[in-house]
Amino acid sequence: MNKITDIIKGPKVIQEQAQNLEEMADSAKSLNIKKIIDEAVEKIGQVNIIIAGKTGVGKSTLVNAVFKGNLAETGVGKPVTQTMKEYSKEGEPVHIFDTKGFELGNALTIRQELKSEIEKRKKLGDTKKQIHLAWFCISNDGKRVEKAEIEFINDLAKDIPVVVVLTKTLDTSLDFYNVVKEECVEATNVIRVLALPYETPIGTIPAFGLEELVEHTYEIVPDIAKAALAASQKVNDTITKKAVDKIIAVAASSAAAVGATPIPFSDAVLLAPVQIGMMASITKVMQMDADRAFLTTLLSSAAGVLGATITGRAVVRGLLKCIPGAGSVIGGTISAVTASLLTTGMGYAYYNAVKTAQASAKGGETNAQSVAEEFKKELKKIKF
Ligand SMILES: Nc1nc2c(ncn2[C@@H]2O[C@H](COP(=O)(O)OP(=O)(O)OP(=O)(O)O)[C@@H](O)[C@H]2O)c(=O)[nH]1
Ligand SMILES: [Mg+2]
Repeated sequence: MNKITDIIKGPKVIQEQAQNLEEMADSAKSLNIKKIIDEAVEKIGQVNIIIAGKTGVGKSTLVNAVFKGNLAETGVGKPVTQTMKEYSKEGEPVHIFDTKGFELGNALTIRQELKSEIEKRKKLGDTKKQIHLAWFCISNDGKRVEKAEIEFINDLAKDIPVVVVLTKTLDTSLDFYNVVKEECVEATNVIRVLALPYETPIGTIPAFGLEELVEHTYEIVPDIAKAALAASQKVNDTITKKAVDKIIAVAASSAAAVGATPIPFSDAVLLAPVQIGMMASITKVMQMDADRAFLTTLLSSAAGVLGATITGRAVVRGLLKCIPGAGSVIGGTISAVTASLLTTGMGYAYYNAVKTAQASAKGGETNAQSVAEEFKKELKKIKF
């Protein structure tokens, strides 16, 4: 990388290439951004989670504490079976399947209904529609688990991964946890949580365990649903980062593939959709509306820096043309590496920009202008 940068910095060819900068930025702007954004958002997919457990154990509280958009309260549930309702919200890639009536001694009915629903969805072949996993909630305050619950958990785990969530954990004792862990052999894990802080006469017990729950869920959920989980949860920055890493890696290899096909000059424009799509996906995973206005603001304000990166790439090609014997093979290879590095650099510059802008918004609305300012700063830090 250093060597390439050194070569680019030297000759006058930069100035010649820089004249093309505006022209290139203009063609990048005229791309169908709306279509690119829609495709990027579509690729995030959907994650479908069953929440089961007795009344009052804290299922709705847990869902609202983990996911954006107060799903459990505001969403009007759509009946799926007699005992299960589906909660979702426009623009949120998570669907919650809340089961009811567990304590009426009808665990078996629920189980049968779930089994046929899971199978029906598997047959559809559409991975987006499948139930990806279940959270089974047991109160760690009541410290009681029934045989029917244990059987339900171990049996459901034959069809989908089941995580046992011990809700309302107010003490540090591990006795009950150990009992549940020993009994629920088929569960992928047993995780202790307190979804909301708990007030006691002598002070407040802070909420905990949600990060661990989401981390574990991210590990066991199928690959196809990972980005959707990262995009819809609000408690774990590490999995957001993991999902962003993946988006950037995929974009970088797509960019490399475009870069590897030598199309004279105008191929700079071919790179742009990959990068815009990458930014739209990152925007979505980082929980902002990836709409056209937002990305257009970003792209036009960063156009100068963006143009410079594109020019950098053109410079490499132009330079190689001047070297006798450096034919299209070497030219293509170096372009692929450059394209990949540029995309990776842009991806992380954008991720850092959004993080900084979100931090300074302190939970309020993050506006495009402040992200754009940070993005420009981040891009300038990179030595392409
Ligand atoms: N402080 C605190 N209260 C909680 C927590 N989890 C649940 N609660 C309280 O327990 C009560 C029941 O919680 P819900 O989330 O409604 O329980 P649920 O499992 O959805 O109940 P159903 O919908 O009736 O099946 C509510 O008053 C919650 O505020 C928690 O982590 N901390
Ligand atoms: Mg509820």
